[in-house]
Amino acid sequence: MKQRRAFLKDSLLGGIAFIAASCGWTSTSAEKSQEESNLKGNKPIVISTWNHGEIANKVSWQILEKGGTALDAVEQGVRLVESDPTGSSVGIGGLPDRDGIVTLDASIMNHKNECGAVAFLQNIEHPITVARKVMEETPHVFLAGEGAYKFALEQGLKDTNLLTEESKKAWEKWLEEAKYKPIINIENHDTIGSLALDQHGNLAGACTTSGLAYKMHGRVGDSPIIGAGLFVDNEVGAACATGLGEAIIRIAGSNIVVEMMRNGMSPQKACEAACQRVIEKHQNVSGLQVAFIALNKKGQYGSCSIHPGFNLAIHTPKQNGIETAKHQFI
Ligand code: SD4
Repeated sequence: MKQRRAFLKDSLLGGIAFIAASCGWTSTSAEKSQEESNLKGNKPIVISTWNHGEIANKVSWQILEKGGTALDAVEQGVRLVESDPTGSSVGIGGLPDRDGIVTLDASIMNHKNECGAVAFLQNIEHPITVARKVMEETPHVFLAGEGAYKFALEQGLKDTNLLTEESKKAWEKWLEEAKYKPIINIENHDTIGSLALDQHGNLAGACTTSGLAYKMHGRVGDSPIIGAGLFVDNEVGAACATGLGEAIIRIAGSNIVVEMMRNGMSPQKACEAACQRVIEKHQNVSGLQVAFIALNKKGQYGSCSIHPGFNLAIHTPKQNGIETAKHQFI
């Protein structure tokens, strides 16, 4: 967490980030800059969740600006975060489940409504690439557990220990009390979700996570579930989610955002509406964080979380930095 804070601070000092907190329904400078750039639309564009979205976007942008595909851009961008041992919610260094085992969920979707996903995958550094291989090399959409692992090896991915010393120590400390209580905006919510629109006008999305820290062994979240953690419809737009997966699955969150956009909402309003739906469907959201990011066919984007503290990274021809999302519940 310290490292993420330090990263954010460095980004600010380096002048590459612009952060403006937005609160409730008032219009802030972040919203105004979003509205202005959204008026024109953006192409190409990549947007990604959380601070580590910025390093993912950097890789994606190198692909997009050369005319590469949105699909390659999102896959390659999130792979970098999967390999980063300091990220405690994705790939290597991801915090384990309550049995001390790191299990991974990921999904990917292209502009042809083709998609691939893996869940409960162990010992593979790049679940997003396995998800892509499921999409491209099998007649299926979703592989889980041992079958997904075997398939990954067959596809040339290597068995890799994902539990770092730091994550192991954190888990051992957690075991002392073994209380499962997700903490908003801290250790439990750092899934990387990435959405891109390429120069050819095609959308794609990727989402990858080690899920909630200290979850029950076998638990699968929203991230690999098409329509919950991720959804792309090339005629309309794309959305992905982060936060408490159970709440996102209950409302088919990313699908809702895309359907709202289909019905004419801006990406911003669609993310707000999806957060509102989570709030309406849960009696008490005081301990529940969920956030959405969305991108439409014109390259307009939006984001919203239930509680403060969610941010996203945006890279367009004119803009490169981090924004704090609007939140809906205080
Ligand atoms: C999950 N949605 O497994 C994921 C967790 C997450 O940022 O988003 N972390 O429920």
